[in-house]
Amino acid sequence: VSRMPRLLVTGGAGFIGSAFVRHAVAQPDTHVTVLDRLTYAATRESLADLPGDRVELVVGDVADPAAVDPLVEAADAVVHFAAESHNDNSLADPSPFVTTNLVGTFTLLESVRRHATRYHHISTDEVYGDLELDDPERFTEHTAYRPSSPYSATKAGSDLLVRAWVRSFGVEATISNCSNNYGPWQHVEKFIPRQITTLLDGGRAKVYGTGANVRDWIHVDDHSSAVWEILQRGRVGETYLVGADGEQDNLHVVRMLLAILGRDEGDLEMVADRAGHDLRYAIDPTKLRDELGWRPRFSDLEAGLRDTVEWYAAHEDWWRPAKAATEAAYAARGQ
Ligand code: NAD
Ligand code: TDX
Repeated sequence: VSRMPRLLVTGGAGFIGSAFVRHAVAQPDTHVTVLDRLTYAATRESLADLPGDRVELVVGDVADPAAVDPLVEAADAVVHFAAESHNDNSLADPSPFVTTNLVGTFTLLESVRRHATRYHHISTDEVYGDLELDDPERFTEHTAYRPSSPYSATKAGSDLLVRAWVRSFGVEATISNCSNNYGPWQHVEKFIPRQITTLLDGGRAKVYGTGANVRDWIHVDDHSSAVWEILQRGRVGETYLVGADGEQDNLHVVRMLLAILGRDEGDLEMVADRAGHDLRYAIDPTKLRDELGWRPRFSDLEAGLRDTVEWYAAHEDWWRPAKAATEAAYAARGQ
């Protein structure tokens, strides 16, 4: 039985937040209130099948104390997923990243401080900057912060606010920094859904730069199970890194998708690189495994990609409305 029956999940209508809501509602006696502003990235459909007496959606902004405070007061714990999440958007216009990621986190922290509410903060491995391709070290809880993009700088700043609120005000918080997620309901602007939907439309995959950049892929349901364990059994004040030993370079991922979709291995084009493009991310998840006994369930990236391709093929009604505008924005930047 959950130790925290009433959860407030911010950003619970987004890609990862909605996966976590499904995971939480599958546990006995858990009630979830989602606070989500329903930006372009939200997907109401991802919550549609969940029982109405267990999940409630409140439309509002995490940077608005009047929206946040009564919901925090009514909750046993807060899990904060809401964010502007896409690096390329943060290069085009950093402004909403500062408001949502920094002011939003500040607003929640002030509220959990007021009500002495348990808080879990969702963050990313991008706060650590990037690694060389041949660096034998991976990111750990002790790696220094060195963010590269406006997105990762605002995530880094929000993590540091959490740490300060723990130390200065005794807020009962934990932080998790996860690697790149893939799976159902991910917006078509992101790498894997963009390639899958472009290939389904008969187009060629679009690879930034040389395709040598490495990301450490984890299935979104494994991220959810890790967050659940940290919420239940994590030590307050601690940071946990979440990863599933899934390092692959982008070109390799594109080639796997081409093979799964029965396309020629040359059906790709190199497009303009991302400014400041991080070379490699890699997570050492030892602390999470040893301390909390967490293990990923999806260790085979190719099998996970196969399922994800099938899911996008079956959910064209959901992604189609966002596809043309997303591609138009990329095309305008030569990507
Ligand atoms: P997403 O963009 O798919 O979803 C974000 C959700 O937050 C959307 O539903 C959106 O409507 C909501 N939101 C945005 N601004 C808001 C505001 N001001 N008030 C209330 N709601 C707002 O993002 P995602 O990929 O699901 O990422 C979720 C979290 O996980 C983020 O904090 C992100 O930094 C972190 N993260 C993501 C990844 C990844 O690979 N996608 C990896 C590690 C960490
Ligand atoms: O069309 C593309 N072609 C391409 O080569 C796109 C959209 C991306 N890329 C590259 C850039 C990256 O090297 O693929 C890699 C993954 O790109 P994104 O999906 O944009 O993810 P990334 O920038 O790595 O950030 C993601 O993981 C960490 C999430 O979007 C963040 O929210 C999370 O913090």
